[in-house]
Amino acid sequence: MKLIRRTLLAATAAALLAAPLAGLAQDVKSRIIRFGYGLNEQSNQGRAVKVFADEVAKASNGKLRLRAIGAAALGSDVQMQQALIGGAQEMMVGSTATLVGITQEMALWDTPFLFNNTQEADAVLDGPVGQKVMDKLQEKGLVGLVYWENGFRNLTNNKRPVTKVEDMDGIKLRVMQNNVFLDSFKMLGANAVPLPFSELFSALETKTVDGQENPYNTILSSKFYEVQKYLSVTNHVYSPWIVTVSKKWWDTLSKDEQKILLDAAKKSRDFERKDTRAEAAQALAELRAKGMLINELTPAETDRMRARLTQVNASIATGVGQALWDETQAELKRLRAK
Ligand code: TF8
Repeated sequence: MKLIRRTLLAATAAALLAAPLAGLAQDVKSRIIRFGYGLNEQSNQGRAVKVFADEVAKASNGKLRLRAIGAAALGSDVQMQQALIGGAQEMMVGSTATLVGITQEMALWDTPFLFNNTQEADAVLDGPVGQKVMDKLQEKGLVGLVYWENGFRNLTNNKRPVTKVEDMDGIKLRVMQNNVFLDSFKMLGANAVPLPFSELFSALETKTVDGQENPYNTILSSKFYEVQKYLSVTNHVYSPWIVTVSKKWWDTLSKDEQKILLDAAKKSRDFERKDTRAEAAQALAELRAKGMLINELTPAETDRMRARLTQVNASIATGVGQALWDETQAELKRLRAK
């Protein structure tokens, strides 16, 4: 009898100890999270949203349920940002470039040729500079969790292969809804037109615009190869994506719930960057197989394009604040000296 009681007691104690580990004693309510994104389910963005959803479900014992809605079915990046600020939608992932109208500091990531490689991008985005920029969202009603990789952007169009800056002349080019992109491509001589991503495929198909620029992954997953002939490898800027939450809603969550979301977001980030890089490494060959004509720029022509494009740097520095600009440059210098 005594032995049984002791065994029972031990079992109860063990269960109590294990409970918090299993998430049972966590302060977590049943919630549905509407999570919107702009690309399709088969894209790198869609795959990472799925990983995030699974992580959140696992860590909350199924209490926090993500309703992932892709292909801009909840609206363009800009429309979803407004829905988050107003509290009509809980979460999204989208381009930092489309946030510049809300938080000027985000324009830092639009600086042409800011990063030389993905290691530099990871170090700066996940470091103090990236955090500072992300924290700026809070006063505007948004909470940033993590940066994902959209990637280095390359140019496609239907007019001609772009082998030098002058080839951009008069090309009607869709750009993101953001002044840095608008000014940058005007600087190159293109006829730049801002459009939401959700309208891009049909704008290319109907020849409303001649071209666009995005990472290889997106050119592939959004099937731009069906409506674009030339791809010029320019790598003119590195674009991050950012996972954001409605601050109105975030503030109603318990500490446990917030932690579950942040931890899952970090896991999704690590997955997303690996997955995106693996896909990007294969994408060019695939795009060529799909019939795109691909050309590279000579180092001399890349330098000329860089010289032209970096003329926007002074205005970016003014927009984001000279102190933040200097801190970023110092951080890059430090990374490059390693
Ligand atoms: C663009 C961006 C897109 C994002 C996406 C819809 O060209 O590169 O990838 O805005 O979240 O608009």
